[in-house]
Amino acid sequence: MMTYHTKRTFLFVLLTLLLTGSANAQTHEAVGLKDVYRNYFTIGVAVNQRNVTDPTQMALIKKEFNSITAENDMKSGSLHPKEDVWRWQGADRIANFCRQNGIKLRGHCLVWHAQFCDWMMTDKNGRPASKRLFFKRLRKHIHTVVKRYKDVVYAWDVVNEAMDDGGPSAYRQSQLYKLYGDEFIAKAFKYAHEADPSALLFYNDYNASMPTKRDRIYNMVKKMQAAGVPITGIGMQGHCNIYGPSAQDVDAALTKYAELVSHIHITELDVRCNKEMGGQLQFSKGDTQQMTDSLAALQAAQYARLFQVFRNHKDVIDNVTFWNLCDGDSWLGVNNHPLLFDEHLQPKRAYYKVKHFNPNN
Ligand code: 9MR
Repeated sequence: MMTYHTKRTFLFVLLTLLLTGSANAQTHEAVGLKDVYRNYFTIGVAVNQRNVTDPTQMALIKKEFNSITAENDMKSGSLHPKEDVWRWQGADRIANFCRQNGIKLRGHCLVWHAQFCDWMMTDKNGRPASKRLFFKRLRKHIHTVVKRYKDVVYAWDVVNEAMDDGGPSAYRQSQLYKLYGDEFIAKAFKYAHEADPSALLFYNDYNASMPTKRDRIYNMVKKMQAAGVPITGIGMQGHCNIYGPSAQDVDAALTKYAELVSHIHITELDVRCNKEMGGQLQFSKGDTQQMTDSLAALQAAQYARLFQVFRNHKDVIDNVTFWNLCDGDSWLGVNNHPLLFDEHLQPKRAYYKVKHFNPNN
């Protein structure tokens, strides 16, 4: 039988164990992806307006991520739909969320053929704007945006997706290219550098580890740099799937790009559960595809393979950003299940695979 004294000691020990246990559990809970990757690279997420206004989502972002990209709100067409109209509200909200929480902001994106300020390419008579007029407008746009967020944006995706995947021309045959040739790329970097000489300036593209496109990106950046264009980083978007790209292709691309730049960001990572990949705006939304056990295993394995390659290249990779917070936010639709958190913001098998890696591997 326990004496009064033994009973009290027993209760005291039990209580201490319980309290320590829950404190440990809390400490464990407080560790996010950004913490386990602190010796490798920052971990980012692309956000929409809901993500930075809903308290649960804001808390999840603060726990897991230390870099943010605006999914759509800083694109030129959203910010500057007409020559004399600017819409800052969404971008400002995201920038303020970063400022208030000490989170780094990647600027996305100054020049892209989609969601672009198409008005810049047309003069007052409805004819294609001359180079002189177009570059004057582009300079003003880039200077205004870059200077406004200079205190919080540390890296800009200056030009997005200017190269063609596999067609006969290395350059994407966009209106921008047809009217202004590759000078639009050179000028965009020049203007961004004028506006913020300390920002890292990225060329950003998808399917960047496919050998044909990789070489096109490499050749273009090399040529630009030789002409004095201030490209300081390459963004590999990383819209992947559960089967590809292979670790070998990603590794080879990172090695090749590292010859040219000392900053590589994985800017738009997701791993969809079908065979499509890339950033094209037409894709299958998966309809009612369920997340089965075998898909979850394939996805976790692909994320693990990719992160292993990224960790091996930590000398040159300084950020890995997921394109959206949870499956419910994904531009690919919830039924492609491409992210680490499901539509209820719960971590998936892939989350634990990415998080609990073996640092000696
Ligand atoms: O995720 C973005 C989606 O909400 C937009 O509708 C789409 C078109 O503007 O752009 C998506 O983001 C793209 C990114 O800005 C550039 N690379 C490809 C991304 C997916 O299309």
